[in-house]
Amino acid sequence: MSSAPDPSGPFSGLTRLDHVGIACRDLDASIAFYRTTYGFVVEHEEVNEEQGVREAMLRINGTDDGGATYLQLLEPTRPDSPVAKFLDRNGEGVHHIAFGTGDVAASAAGVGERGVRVLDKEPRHGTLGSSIVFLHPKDCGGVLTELVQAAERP
Ligand code: MC0
Repeated sequence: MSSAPDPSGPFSGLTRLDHVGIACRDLDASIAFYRTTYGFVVEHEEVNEEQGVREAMLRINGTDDGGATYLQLLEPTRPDSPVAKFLDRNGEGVHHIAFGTGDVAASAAGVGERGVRVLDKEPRHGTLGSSIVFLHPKDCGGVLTELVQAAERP
């Protein structure tokens, strides 16, 4: 049996919008904006040194597949990081979108077979204990795209 994806059916295993990543210069000011304007509150904050970001996750709603939908606010921790470069070039705004999946490696392979460059050979550590890969924005209509497998629930 061929392992080629069926072009007429779902092959990527993507099930939801996991988060929208927003680049900001001042994480605390950005958190305050989303709290006072919309009432969204921070569920989780962490520093990811590999990615060069300090980040906050603001939960919008839960889903039934083990994940949820978030806004992810991203402040760079160093000037050579992807988010710092993005801010220099574009200013604050939407940096990437992220789709949820139950199997990030399989989803990345499926999307990669369609000719999209997968930027991470192996899934990396993402926020809230997730596993993540990025897809090249130039192959995704100008949108930096992330695939996310949520951490196992305890
Ligand atoms: C860069 N480009 C983008 C973009 N960043 N286009 C749309 N959205 C973005 N966010 C475009 C540039 O405008 C440029 O276009 C071209 O891509 C090359 O950009 P560059 O910055 O000069 O070049 P590279 O190759 O050094 O970097 C781009 C690349 C990189 C996307 C490969 O930023 C990357 O690997 N990003 C993935 C990791 C990441 O972003 N981490 C931060 C979030 P022109 O037309 O001028 O050629 S970490 C995160 O989100 C975590 C922790 C989590 O979710 O849990």
